[in-house]
Amino acid sequence: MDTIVAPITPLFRSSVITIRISGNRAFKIKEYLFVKGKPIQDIKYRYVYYGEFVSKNVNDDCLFYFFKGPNSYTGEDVVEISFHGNPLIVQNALQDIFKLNIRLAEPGEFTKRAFLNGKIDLVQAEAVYELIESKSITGIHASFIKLKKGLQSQLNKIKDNLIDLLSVVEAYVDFPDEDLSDYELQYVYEKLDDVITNLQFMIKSFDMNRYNTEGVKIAIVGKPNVGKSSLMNYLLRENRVIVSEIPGTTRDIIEEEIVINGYPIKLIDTAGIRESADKLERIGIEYSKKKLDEADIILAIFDLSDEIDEMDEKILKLVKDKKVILVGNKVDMKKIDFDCDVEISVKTGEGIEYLFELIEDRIKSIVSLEDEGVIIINERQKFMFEEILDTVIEVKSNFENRTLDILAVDLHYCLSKISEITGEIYTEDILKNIFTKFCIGK
Ligand SMILES: Nc1nc2c(ncn2[C@@H]2O[C@H](COP(=O)(O)OP(=O)(O)OP(=O)(O)O)[C@@H](O)[C@H]2O)c(=O)[nH]1
Ligand SMILES: [Mg+2]
Repeated sequence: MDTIVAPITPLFRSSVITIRISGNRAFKIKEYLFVKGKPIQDIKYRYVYYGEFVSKNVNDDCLFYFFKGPNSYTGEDVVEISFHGNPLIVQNALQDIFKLNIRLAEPGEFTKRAFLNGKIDLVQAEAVYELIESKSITGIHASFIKLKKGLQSQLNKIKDNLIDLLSVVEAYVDFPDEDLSDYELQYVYEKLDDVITNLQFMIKSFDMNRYNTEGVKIAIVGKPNVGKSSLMNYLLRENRVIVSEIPGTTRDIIEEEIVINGYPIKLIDTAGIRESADKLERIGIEYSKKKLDEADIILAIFDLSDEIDEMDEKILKLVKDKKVILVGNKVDMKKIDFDCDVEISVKTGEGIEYLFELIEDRIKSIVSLEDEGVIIINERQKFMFEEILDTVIEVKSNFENRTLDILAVDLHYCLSKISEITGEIYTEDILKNIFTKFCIGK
């Protein structure tokens, strides 16, 4: 395999920029490294040295350390060198390093090698990416657990059950005239149910993944002019959205990200919902209804300075079975009593603190893990788990009337999918999909 090099810190002016070299030619870099003016010879692995990097184009102080494979991130010989943080120094150093027959690493190539050299499995490699991309502390925590433990214990539970099932089925394949005894059938069904429960549990954890990467979606809905955009601006602490006394001001969907209590939130302002509207506004209203369906939490706004009319009633019906907070706005001009969760005035700020508390509570109830030890799966993994689940459900429903050799094939298929999840079986395409998302140097 080629020896590769890349900066592992961002390449812009900063206090230091570090590069990593990995592969069997990595130690060739000794040619450019000096300690106390002398070429370095015997180097202790995993010791930090202060010295100089001297090549054709560069002369700089640096810190460096060597790892002897397989005891390194990639499993190969690795050297890391920290230069003064000027990108020009590092770009020139790289040019000289290329002359040692060392090439620039592709995105994710270090982690890919760690996978190929058996340092981590595919689930852990993906966890490295998720850890860096995570937008919340819960997400970081969850990715870190996955990086440390992988999915092995969960997958082994499923795998063991599938293997048990397969052994029962295969024992009968050679005796097609014999039927499974009641006892064996019972055993098979129990195992299948176990597998189904485990799979469903894993698949459910995927939603958490969305909260951690995309954020919890909060949509602000209501009639025109009730103060949706005003509230949006208030929560964003800036005048992001146009506010006016003219009903129908907002016609497009406006989405902004904020962080509440460490959780990433996608805040969505929508067009006021009403019936008599021109074509453009009607399109906006359709969007609003769609956003209402996609939202994890809905803030339904009502105007306390006005009548509750038919349209309000309709909106109440639309949000009835959803995670909704009913907000009465304009309490500073309150004319009516309306049974809502919180009364606020965006104008005076009254009640907004309590609204924040309610929002925080709802977020917590959505994102908190039922079980702290749950490992959250990503989209690729979810897709595979779903395929396994579908197959297992089919196996169960067909158990009595399907021939045993077909069931054996199905069970083998499930086992092979599990191996794909961890990367025991992989194709170049799978690896490409995973690692091209990484940044250079990871
Ligand atoms: N008195 C008072 N006026 C408010 C309050 N909140 C908003 N308003 C006013 O109500 C009007 C409508 O506010 P918007 O935020 O544009 O309402 P909207 O719900 O986004 O309206 P559309 O975009 O048309 O659907 C503006 O004139 C605001 O200044 C409040 O708490 N008290
Ligand atoms: Mg608006």
